[in-house]
Amino acid sequence: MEQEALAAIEACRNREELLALRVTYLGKKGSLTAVSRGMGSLSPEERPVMGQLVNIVKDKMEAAFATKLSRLDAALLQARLAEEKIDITLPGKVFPSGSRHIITQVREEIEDIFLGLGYVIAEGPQVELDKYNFEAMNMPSDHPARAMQDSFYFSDSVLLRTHTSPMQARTMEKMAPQLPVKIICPGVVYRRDEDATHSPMFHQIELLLVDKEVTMADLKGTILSFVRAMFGREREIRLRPSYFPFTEPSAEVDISCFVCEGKGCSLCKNTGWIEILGSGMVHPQVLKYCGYDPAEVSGFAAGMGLERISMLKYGIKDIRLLFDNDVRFLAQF
Ligand code: 2U9
Repeated sequence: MEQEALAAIEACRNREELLALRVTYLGKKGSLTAVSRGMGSLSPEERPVMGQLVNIVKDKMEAAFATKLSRLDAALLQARLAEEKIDITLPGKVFPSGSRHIITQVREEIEDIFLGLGYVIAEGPQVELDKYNFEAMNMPSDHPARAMQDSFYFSDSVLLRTHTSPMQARTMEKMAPQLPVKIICPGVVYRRDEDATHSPMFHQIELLLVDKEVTMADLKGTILSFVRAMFGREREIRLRPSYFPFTEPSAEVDISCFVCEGKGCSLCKNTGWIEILGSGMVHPQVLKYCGYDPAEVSGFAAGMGLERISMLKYGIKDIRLLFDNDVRFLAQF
């Protein structure tokens, strides 16, 4: 039986034949198993002799099956390798991956610039108290500037913030009388305003520096550094007198047009200048309200709309594209 089995194993041409053959000899009803079962009819002297013999034959068969199986598998692999051709120059499968929203990208770019200048990021609630949103910002209840921001109220004293300034007020109140206060406040703000370039919800970043002997020169130098980092080393800035209730004096900041380099084009409406942010020296009333002595300290502040900066930088004509979240638009950035 041993010789017959070893010859049959050797003659197998594939895995299936080999596995079937294994059942024929070593399966429950296999020939060798039958010999093993039949040992009951042997005499007590013959039984151990036969038992040993069966085990030896079984070990040999198992070894032969294992060797043959690995040889068949190796041959199969060789055959497949010889036949199979993989074209490694074919394009791979493309897995679409998302990206950060353009407003997020622009926010982080601005944050990085100011972090580099030593500012700290301060974030706070979107649902604000009238006290921080208006009172602290030198806009008492009868102030006409409130109407311009005409806001979303929850009650007489609670509203969706109309700027991120209440966060500066909160930070100053907490820190007073420590110096310097050197923060940027990014975040969502809400106003009653809506057209191609205004949205009732938009994003701002405001900056605030309060210290001893801070002057308008610091304001100008800081903004020039920022503008050159953001819009190019060749940019110049121009300050125009303006008015905000929370700064005195106040100035709008224009940058030299980065499309026409000041010669005049449609972006700058032939003026050579583009308005990008508002700024000013923190109003003494605001310093006082937030716990600092205006006779001892001074500060500057500035604010910009992230949508406006993004639209300028990437030539986006309609603010609503930034909120539609159409992938065909978003994927361009
Ligand atoms: C404190 C004191 C003063 C923040 C300032 C502006 C000027 C400004 C606008 C830019 C475009 C708002 O997003 S926008 O519509 N902002 O012009 N913001 S100064 O002044 C502060 C802030 C906090 C304690």
